[in-house]
Amino acid sequence: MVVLTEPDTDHLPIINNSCKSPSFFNDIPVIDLSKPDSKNLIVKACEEFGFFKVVNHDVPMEFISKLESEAIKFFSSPLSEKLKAGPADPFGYGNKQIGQSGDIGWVEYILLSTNCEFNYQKFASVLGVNPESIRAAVNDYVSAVKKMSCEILEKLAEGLKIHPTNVFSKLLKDEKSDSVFRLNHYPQCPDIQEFNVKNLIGFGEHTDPQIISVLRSNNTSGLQILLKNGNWFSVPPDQNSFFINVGDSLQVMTNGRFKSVKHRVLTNTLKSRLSMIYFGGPPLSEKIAPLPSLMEGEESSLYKEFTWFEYKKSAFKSRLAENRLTLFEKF
Ligand code: GA4
Repeated sequence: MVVLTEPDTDHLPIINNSCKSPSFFNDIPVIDLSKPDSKNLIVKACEEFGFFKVVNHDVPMEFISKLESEAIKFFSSPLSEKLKAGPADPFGYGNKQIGQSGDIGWVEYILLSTNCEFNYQKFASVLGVNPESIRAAVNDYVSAVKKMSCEILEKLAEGLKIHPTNVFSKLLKDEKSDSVFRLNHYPQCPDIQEFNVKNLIGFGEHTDPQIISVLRSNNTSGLQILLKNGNWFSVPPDQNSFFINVGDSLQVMTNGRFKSVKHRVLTNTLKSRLSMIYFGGPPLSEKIAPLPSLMEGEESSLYKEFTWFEYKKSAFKSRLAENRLTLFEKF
């Protein structure tokens, strides 16, 4: 007999049951990176949605599968073992608690910095997890995804007719680039119908503070984006492609021409979801301001001057769902 244990949902956010389930968003712009017109399509997608899907990328499938299997090994370990690789303060293993301001979700994760040396020995005590092989898998994956992100950002600059075309990509390539990598595991939410709990939040609605975010997930749905018309749409999963988000910093650098997209993840009642996300950020000392070449005529900046350090400091104190840019708007 299968004994059902009620999921401990007491403190977790739940979406109103009376809401109609969001429909699948089947018109997501799909960018084929091998096509010459991709630069213009990227600009269009960033303007319309702040979100798009990338196919024909050069990230080796082997890197993706290797990292996925390392992640599965890690997340399948007993909780007591995983907790030894935590807390995520800010880097390490985290469980249900997101950030430092009290947000929670039905998720466990590993958060890593891509430039400062992460202490992989944190994983050494976890059964079946070899810190060296998880380190190698993260490094291979992150290097390949960073290369693709730079290619996308260069095409973006070309599409915007900005010279030189490395204005954005040089920030990610900088050895002091403050980029982050996260592995999220959303366990299948057991028999949720049974307990009359629907649409439990895996990761609450938010925008990403960085320049660009690159997400790859297994074939489990859950990701939703908020469109300009105010409706949430589910993103059909595609394990062979990448999904790209415009982050807050890119919104500022384009003086609001691109909008960072609000997104969230709902738990899945049938399957667990595993996602890997690279957040490409600038060096801490970098000034985040609209690019002069993008300002038309008398157009003035919508934002006060600030560095990535200042923005990040303020963002990390905020609640997940907050509009973090409001504090930095001029008007
Ligand atoms: C959202 C994007 C990245 O996952 C992240 C998140 C960070 C965290 O998990 O610690 C934050 C969130 C993210 C924005 C607001 C603050 C900070 C949780 C949170 C409540 C790693 C990031 O850079 O910002």
